[in-house]
Amino acid sequence: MTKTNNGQKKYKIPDYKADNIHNDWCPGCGDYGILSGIQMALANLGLPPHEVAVISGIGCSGKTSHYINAYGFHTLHGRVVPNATGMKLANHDLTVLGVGGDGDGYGIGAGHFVAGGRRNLDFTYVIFNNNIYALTKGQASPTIGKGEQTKTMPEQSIYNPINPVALAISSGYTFVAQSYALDVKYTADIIARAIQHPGSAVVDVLQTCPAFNNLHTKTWFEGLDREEKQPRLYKLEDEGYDGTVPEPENPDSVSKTKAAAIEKALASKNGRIPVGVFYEHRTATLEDYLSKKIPALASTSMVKMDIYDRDISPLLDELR
Ligand SMILES: Cc1ncc(C[n+]2csc(CCOP(=O)(O)OP(=O)(O)O)c2C)c(N)n1
Ligand code: SF4
Repeated sequence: MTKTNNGQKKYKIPDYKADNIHNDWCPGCGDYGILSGIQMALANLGLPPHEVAVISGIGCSGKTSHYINAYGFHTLHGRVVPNATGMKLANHDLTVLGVGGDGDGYGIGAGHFVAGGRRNLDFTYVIFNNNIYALTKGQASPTIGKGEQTKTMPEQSIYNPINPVALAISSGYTFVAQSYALDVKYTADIIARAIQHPGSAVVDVLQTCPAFNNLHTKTWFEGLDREEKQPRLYKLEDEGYDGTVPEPENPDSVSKTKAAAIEKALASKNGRIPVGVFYEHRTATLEDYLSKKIPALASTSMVKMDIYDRDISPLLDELR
C-alpha cells in the first residue's frame, strides 16, 4: 500500500477544488487556510483525487468535504472517526482524511477520538481548533481555557481545557502534530507528513474565527498584544526538538518519547504555544494485524473481494 503517487501524474492545487460549490465561510475565517493546506498537501504528494476520501463532521469545519474534489462524506456530529475507520477498512487503497471541529472531535466525538487512537489504523485526522462551537454561534468548546470568555459566552469558562496534543498521544495516535491555520505552507507540510505516516495521525490546527472568537485572533497569535510583540507560536524544530521514537520496537523508548512529547504539550513557556510534530512512532498498523488474520487483505482491499464466494457450510454445520 502506498500513500504517494510516485510522481506518475502531476496534480495541482486546482485539481482538488470542487467545481461550482458556493463557499459560505465568513471572510477572513481560518478555515480557508486549513482547506488550502489540505489541498496543497494532496497536490504536493501527487495523490489522485479519486483515491482520496474526506470525511467531515458537523460544524463550519464540517463543510470542508464539500469543497474538496475527492470522495466526500459529511457525517453526523462527532462521528468522523467511526466513518473514517469503516471507509479505510473497506478500501485500504484510499487515502482517508477525517476533518472536523474541536467540538466535534474532542467534545461529542471524544469517545470515538480515543478509540481511534488505540487502533493505529492508517488515516489522518485534521482538527479545526477555534476553541468554540462556531456553527451554533460561539459557545465554549472543550479547548477554551479556564477563565476565558469570548464575546459570545455569557460568563468565563469554569472548566479546565482539553489539551489536544496530550489527549491524542495518550490515546495512542502514532503521529501527533499541531499547526496554525494562517501559516498555510507550514500546515500543508505537516498534513503531508501526517498523510505519509503509516498509522493514525492527528493534526490539531489552531484556527481563528473572526465572527465569534475575539480572544484568539490573528493579532493575538502574532503576539501584538504582548509587551515584547513576539509571536505566541514557536516551532518545535527551531528549538531542536525531535519527537520521533528512536527505537520503535522498544517499549521504554516509546514511553520516554511519549512522556517528553506530553511534557512539551503541557509546558507553559511564558504563554507561548508550540507548533510542529510532537510525536512520531512507526509501528505495525491495524491493517498489518488484520492482514495476518486474513492474508488476502495484504494484496486486495475488502471492497474488491467477492463476499458471496464464501463457503459457510462448516459454520452452519457447527450450529446444527
Ligand atoms: C447530535 C448533535 N448535537 C448537536 C448539534 C448542534 N451542532 C451543530 S454544529 C455544533 C458545534 C460545532 O462546533 P465544532 O465542532 O467546534 O465546529 P466549528 O463549527 O467550530 O467548525 C453543534 C453543537 C448537532 N448538529 N448534532
Ligand atoms: S463562524 Fe467562525 S468558523 Fe464559522 S465560518 Fe465564520 S469565521 Fe469561520
